[in-house]
Amino acid sequence: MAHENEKIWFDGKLLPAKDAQVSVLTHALHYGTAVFEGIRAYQCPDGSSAVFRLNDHVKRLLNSAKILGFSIPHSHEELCKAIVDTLKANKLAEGYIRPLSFVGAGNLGVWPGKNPINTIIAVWSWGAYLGPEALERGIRVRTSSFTRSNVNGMMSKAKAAGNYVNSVLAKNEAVQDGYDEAIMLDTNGFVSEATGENFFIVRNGLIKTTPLTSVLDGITRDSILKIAADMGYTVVEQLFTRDEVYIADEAFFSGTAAEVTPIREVDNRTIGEGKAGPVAKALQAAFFKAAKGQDPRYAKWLTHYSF
Ligand code: PPE
Repeated sequence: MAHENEKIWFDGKLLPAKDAQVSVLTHALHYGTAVFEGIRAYQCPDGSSAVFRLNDHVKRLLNSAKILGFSIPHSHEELCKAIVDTLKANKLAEGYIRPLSFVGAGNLGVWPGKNPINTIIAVWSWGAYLGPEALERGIRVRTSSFTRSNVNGMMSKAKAAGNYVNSVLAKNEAVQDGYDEAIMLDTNGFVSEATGENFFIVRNGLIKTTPLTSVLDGITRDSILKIAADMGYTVVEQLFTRDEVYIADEAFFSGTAAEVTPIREVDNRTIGEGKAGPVAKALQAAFFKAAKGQDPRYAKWLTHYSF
């Protein structure tokens, strides 16, 4: 989390975190009318830092607002610059970036009316999302009893705050039952995604991930699809069922926070050899190389900065 003495970008100004305040009557607090991004910056071996796929994240933020029916009063270029400025102001060489645009105070009641749209950008250090051992050893997950939201109910292409009530229900249930994360099924019973990650399986040499229908169009997912294809793997976007997961050779999650996290167990069934599988490990290593500026093929994904 951002600490009190850190700087938060708030509607165009860098403020001390303690001064970045909003009203308790903020519309988004009552109705979940906010859109956000999760972005990572990595320290590169050459001493510089790089934001991973900044343009794609900012584009998705603007699109999330479009889906919700509001418009963020800042341009793509302004938001990209603001993110880099916030990293520099906090002297953060590596960490997590959270832009959030939300319907502010004004009218209460469901209709957002002409309430202002506020935007903040916070940054902080964030290590491995699912614990320090997760990236190495793999994690234990369960299928959630909560269904991923209907595609005509919540808009899964919007990274909208309100969508995450569904994720919080599933995550709490998984953690209370002693698992690290939950896999959610769509309304037809096919595998969808996790509470904050896209999902992949590897079976008989084929890498499969769920199509975009009910899931967030993950930027790490897209990176993995490209990296895997460049490594010569066959990758398909195809619906699959939970029993296919049980008999997969490997399974893993992708996400900005989770990076590439191998899965060693699903619903108390061992996946493959019960440890991080070779394909997941190879993709994880290639992903980190790309994100840390060690693979020139993916240099276009990086926005370098230093302070
Ligand atoms: N699905 C969901 C539901 C999701 O929230 C994320 C990101 C993804 C897939 C992966 O998308 P991408 O980051 O573009 O590869 N989840 C973010 C929030 C995590 C949180 O706890 O907050 C993230 O990884 O930053």
